[in-house]
Amino acid sequence: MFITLEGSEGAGKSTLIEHLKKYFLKKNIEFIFTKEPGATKAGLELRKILLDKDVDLDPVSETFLLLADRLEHVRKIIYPALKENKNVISDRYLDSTYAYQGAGRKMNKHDLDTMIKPLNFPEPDLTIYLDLPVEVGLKRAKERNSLDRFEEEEIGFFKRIRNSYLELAKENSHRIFTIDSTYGETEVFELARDRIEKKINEN
Ligand code: Z5A
Repeated sequence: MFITLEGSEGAGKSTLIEHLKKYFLKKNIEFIFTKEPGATKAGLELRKILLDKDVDLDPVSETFLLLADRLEHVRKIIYPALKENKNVISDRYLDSTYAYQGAGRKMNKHDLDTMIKPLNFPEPDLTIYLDLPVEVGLKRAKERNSLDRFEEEEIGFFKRIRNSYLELAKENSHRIFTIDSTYGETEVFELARDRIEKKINEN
């Protein structure tokens, strides 16, 4: 089973992952936890460029770097794991590209599709989207650490991203499950855990 986690800055994906790791370890259910960008050796190098505040990237170049990272990720980690019937949870995946590069960077959807579709990336079985008002997410991210190249963007960038995620959730209600991330950590974890377990039982 292939699960992805999505959300804007400070939405709580890393926090949720820590809870899920502990829970599934205790239950003896094997999950491979992975993330984008930067899950592979090449991906780590690409991640450094992508997050570097001193690197000015054209949105198309940024998208190509993210897709190169994803191709490495899918071919070297996700596909091999799924072939062995292992469960995979990825912190960010395809929806991030439509939200950040499509809405955030204002790239045309048709152009993005032309770049992405030929790569035949697998569709997740389930996507948990952590939804949070932009101001709350940015406050959390700022309190946590220094800002990277994306986090330094103006507020309109993040508002477009949130709206895009909400649209994606509507269009893909068969796989995207939205959680209000203003809830406490435990509540967010319990909602995600219940949805994942439901999906496991359906399969
Ligand atoms: N990117 C892209 O543009 N296009 C793409 O296709 C892909 C990625 C795949 C990767 O950043 C960047 O790449 C990302 C988009 C871009 N943009 N940025 N920046 P990253 O991997 O470094 O980080 P991130 O994915 O954006 O996640 P994050 O900023 O680290 O946030 P998070 O993992 O969702 O949040 P967190 O660290 O769990 O929580 C943030 C703080 O809030 C922390 O202090 C927690 O203790 C607190 N928290 C968490 N949950 C709660 C709740 N429920 N209540 C209260 N406080 C909470």
